[in-house]
Amino acid sequence: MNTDDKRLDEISKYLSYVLRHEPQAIDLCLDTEGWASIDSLIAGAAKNGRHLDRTTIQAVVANNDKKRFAISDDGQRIRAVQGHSTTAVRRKHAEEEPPEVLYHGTATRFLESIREQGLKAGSRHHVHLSQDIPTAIAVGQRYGKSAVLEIQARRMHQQGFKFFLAENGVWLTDAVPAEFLGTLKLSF
Ligand code: HQG
Repeated sequence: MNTDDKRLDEISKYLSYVLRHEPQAIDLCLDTEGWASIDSLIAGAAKNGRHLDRTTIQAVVANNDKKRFAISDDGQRIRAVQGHSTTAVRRKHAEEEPPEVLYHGTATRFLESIREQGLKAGSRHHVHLSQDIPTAIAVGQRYGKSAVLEIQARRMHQQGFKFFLAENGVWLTDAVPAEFLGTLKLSF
């Protein structure tokens, strides 16, 4: 990563922090769909000693590898597309029929508990699922040695469980009972 990419990556992490988890840290107001005023974001960050400007924010949004953020059509507001834990936000994601299987990347040390309890959303609003295995491997690696679980998504859907597709391609569901966890693909 060059210096510029590193800087944008660091700002992306900061935006995730305030737009997904702790808007109150900079007195930022998010609506239930997650939108915040860009001017207020810049002002709030400045009060906390962090300089942000519109050009940099636009660069972070445009270059973000996972398209984590979106800017409103009028250019005045920004939001995180998914991954929230703040109770200020309650996004209405598009409900979709999932593919036959989806994948969840986790760390091997969580497997025993997941086998017992199924997948839980934890502090976030949903369990996050990927359509492909490489993405799931990368997600799991954030917490240690990665393991990938195969989710019988279509079967869950047929039994009435709801699935949502975020604008950036991340699949979301409220929880995955253990009976829908298929073959474990271990140790990447
Ligand atoms: C685990 C990133 C024990 C779960 C990623 C995960 C994703 C359990 C951790 C997005 C469990 C929660 C979300 C149970 C679930 N017992 N552990 N019953 N049920 N877990 O970060 O899915 O880069 O809240 O497997 O790419 O890892 O930030 O969820 O390991 O899309 O944009 O509990 O965050 O996106 O961790 O990641 P997280 P996640 P960004």
